[in-house]
Amino acid sequence: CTRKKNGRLPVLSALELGGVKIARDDVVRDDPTNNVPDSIFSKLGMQLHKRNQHPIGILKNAIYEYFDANYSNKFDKFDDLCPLVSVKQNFDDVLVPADHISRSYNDTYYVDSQTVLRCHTSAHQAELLRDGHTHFLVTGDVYRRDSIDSTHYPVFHQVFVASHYLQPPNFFFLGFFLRFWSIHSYTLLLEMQMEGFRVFSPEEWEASGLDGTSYAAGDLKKCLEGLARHLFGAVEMRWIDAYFPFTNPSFELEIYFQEKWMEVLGCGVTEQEILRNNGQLDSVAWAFGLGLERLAMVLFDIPDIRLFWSNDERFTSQFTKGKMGIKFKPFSKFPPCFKDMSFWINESFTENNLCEVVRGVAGDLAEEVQLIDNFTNKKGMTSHCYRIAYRSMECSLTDEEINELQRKVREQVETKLNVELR
Ligand code: FA5
Ligand code: MG
Repeated sequence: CTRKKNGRLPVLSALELGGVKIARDDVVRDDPTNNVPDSIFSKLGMQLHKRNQHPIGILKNAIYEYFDANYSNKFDKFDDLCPLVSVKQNFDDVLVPADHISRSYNDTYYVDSQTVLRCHTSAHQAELLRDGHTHFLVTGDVYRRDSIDSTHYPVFHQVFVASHYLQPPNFFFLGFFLRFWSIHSYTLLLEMQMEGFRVFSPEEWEASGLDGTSYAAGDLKKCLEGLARHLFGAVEMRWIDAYFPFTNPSFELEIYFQEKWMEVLGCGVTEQEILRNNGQLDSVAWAFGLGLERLAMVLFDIPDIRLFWSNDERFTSQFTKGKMGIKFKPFSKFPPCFKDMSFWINESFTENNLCEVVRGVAGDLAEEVQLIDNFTNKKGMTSHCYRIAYRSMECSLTDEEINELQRKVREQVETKLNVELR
């Protein structure tokens, strides 16, 4: 990526990747392999996670603090890796199957057929392993074509964390050293730590009688429950069994918020194939990927994910560097306005495409897009009715403004999605 002197990615008018320059205008319009709209393009380089006064940056720093305070071995920290990655990094390297839905143009922003805006910070796992890192945090902006509501946004921030240990046989070997050659082995252990191996109580592992995978899964949960306590004190949460191509077993953590269970992170024990492919033999590892916005919403009482992008001083001035206890005071809640639209869908219709059209017209004024009716007639034609909620977080919208937005949405839904309005 092209970078400005201060190390930040500028708001780009052009991107450069591997020597190829992509100008903003080409990006959106002419390249059929490119589906990055202007609204997303303009978010590149904003790096909310590097702003110490912003809830996303404050939370990232609190997570760093937890790892610094609780682990004697150092976690390497990366928060400046380029969000433009290859299809290989984003998918192949973490074993995402060739036909997995997340690879589709419907779910992911492609800059060209081989380059995407990363859809998770796991995209950097393999290269960091190959570079010899065994404990690390990767924080960054990630991009997804997704639905529109208070907990989904097409750009958000993830922290990916991975921790690797030696398999038990090596541990036993180290334990042997420790017992009989204590001085020498102590130095050996310190050196191992410097190299990044987490040398923690092999006896504990041995005594548990667990295999590497079960041990790592237990350690992972301990780490995450500790992190939750560090951030929240007390909060209602639960573990859900999950599936990810890159971990087994896999879990998701949910937190109770605004009268619903909200998923905040995915995690699991890293597939051995990833470790083997990237030079980590005889080790076992866990990893997790956490959504910073969702956790920040709970921690700071922020009711809507769009607020993180607000430049309104009434939002930005409420947060202070290093302060986690702050509760956001809504400066006022303007009334939402609901508009319904019905149309006959075709085979290529998807909800993500509809949301992209709505975002393109209304931007952050679109609060929610919800399917409220769905039926198929005798001829086999299927009709969908969507309710769009428009609401500004900063002012009251007039009827004329909303009608104009809805008129444009209807027009573009018809022309871009090729559906028949009813
Ligand atoms: C992943 O992205 C996995 N890479 C996480 C992982 C890493 C699993 C390592 C195992 C090992 P998922 O798609 O569930 O998983 O996203 C992780 C988190 O990102 C979610 O729990 C949620 O907090 C957040 N998230 C996902 N989509 C959005 C969105 N549109 N807006 C805001 N946050 C989102
Ligand atoms: Mg998930």
